[in-house]
Amino acid sequence: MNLSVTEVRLTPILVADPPLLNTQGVHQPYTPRLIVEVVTADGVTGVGETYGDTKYLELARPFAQKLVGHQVSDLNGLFVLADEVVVDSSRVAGQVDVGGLRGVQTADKLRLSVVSAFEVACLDALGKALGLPVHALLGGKLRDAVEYSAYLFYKWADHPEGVTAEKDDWGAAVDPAGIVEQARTFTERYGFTSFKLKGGVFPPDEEIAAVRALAEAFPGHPLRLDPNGAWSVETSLKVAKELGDVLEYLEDPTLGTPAMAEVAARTEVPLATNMCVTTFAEIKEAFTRDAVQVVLSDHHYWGGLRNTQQLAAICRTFGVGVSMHSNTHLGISLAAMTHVAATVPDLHHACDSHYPWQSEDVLTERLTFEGGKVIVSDAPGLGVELDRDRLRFLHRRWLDDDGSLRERDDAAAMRIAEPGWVTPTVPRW
Ligand code: GKR
Ligand code: MG
Repeated sequence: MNLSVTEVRLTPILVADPPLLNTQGVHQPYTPRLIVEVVTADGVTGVGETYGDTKYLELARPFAQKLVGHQVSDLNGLFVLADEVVVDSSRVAGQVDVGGLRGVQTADKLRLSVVSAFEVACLDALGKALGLPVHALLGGKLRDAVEYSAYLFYKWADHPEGVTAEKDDWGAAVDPAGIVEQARTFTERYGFTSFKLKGGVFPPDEEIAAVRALAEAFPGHPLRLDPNGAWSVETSLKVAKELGDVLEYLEDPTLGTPAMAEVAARTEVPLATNMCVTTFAEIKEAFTRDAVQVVLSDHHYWGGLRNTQQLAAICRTFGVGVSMHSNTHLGISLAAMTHVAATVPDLHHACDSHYPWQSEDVLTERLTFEGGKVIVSDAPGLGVELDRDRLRFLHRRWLDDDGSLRERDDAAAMRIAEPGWVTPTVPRW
């Protein structure tokens, strides 16, 4: 068996995204992703997926060159190779991360987000070569299915007039009734029983009303609210007080570990984060200050599936819960998330996934949710297959773009509808 990488293919694509609202603005009609393929000397191909903005492509290209000759089984070596990739200082100095939701951009964060796709692709290739599913390479599954939550968004019916976009069939959701209707559609289509509302869009009282309406419509179901740090400490405490009886957790109500610690000290409602604990270096302060009770891992920015397992082990040590965060992603990443989630002990919260919002994919067969769960595949590798025609089509869209959609920018997309819009840099409420 020859596990040496002989070829790496990088395919940037643009995938349709509905007009989902968040505190930064609104999703663009098309969002960039990067599809990574590694091919071994035996002709086995492994696939991975990550962010597709230019700053990631700039690192993925030299990384791909270094990977030729590397063994797909040498996963630790990927991080050694990544350290050799030079990050342009203009990409990190004073820059905030994708959507501004992971704090200040650093060279390590950028590199890890790139490595994650290559790690997944190597695991996929290794699994195929050995006839083993990825979860087996990660130590074996502890569950046969992984539960996901319905990821509810405030949403316009359509992208702004004049903007080229794919039509979706979700309709608008800009008030409590719209959010409840969206939640019902999620349950009918996918069987989800746990709900997360993306907040930070409307004044907190309106979002409190939406969560109350969900609690009435779905009594006893786990509910979360995530304003991406849009609130002050006092507003966070007010929301926690008003929704304390129905929330499973409050996600990133406010920005930064010190402010999160202050909220956590004054409420019984657990706090979750995918914003103040996004790197191993940030764990110590957050955990020793009891700032968060649940960390939402994202294998893209934590540097892959094995780092996710390491994060889970640290969380377990400190009695902190772990679950999964999601940004816009396709089926390769959903498969990867499902494999790693299957191996994590003490996974007590349904994972997040944007996947139902993505009407397009690069797979021959979409992954499905049954009863809100994705079955853990036992097929070799990730258990997914690339649809080359779809990949070509979505890549063509990327090639044809004049550059305006190649960087995800929710604030710029919002300015088309609201010309004066600027993303708030301090808590809005
Ligand atoms: O896609 O609008 C979005 C989300 O707000 C995403 O950017 C966040 O990273 O879903 C994420 C979260 O939980 O914070
Ligand atoms: Mg979040």
